[in-house]
Amino acid sequence: MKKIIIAAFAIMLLASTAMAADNLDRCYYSMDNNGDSVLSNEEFKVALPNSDKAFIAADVDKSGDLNHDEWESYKKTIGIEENHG
Ligand SMILES: [Ca+2]
Ligand SMILES: [Ca+2]
Repeated sequence: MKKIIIAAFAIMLLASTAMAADNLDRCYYSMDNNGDSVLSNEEFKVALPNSDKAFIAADVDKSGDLNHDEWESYKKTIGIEENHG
């Protein structure tokens, strides 16, 4: 049983590296795991592991985390409409 789980995990890892592009159409609050209304780099990586560049680009004040405005305006600049689904 353990082997099956490990195999499934390996496949998931392979699949996630194959899909290099994350879906950036994410609601800010769905990524804010601890609910403090600040999106830390760690929280961002959990939600969008392949989007380091997006995080850096969105963090316009270089504070090392994203506030709601930063994320929403970044999505606007790359042409993503707000989706709170
Ligand atoms: Ca947070
Ligand atoms: Ca910031």
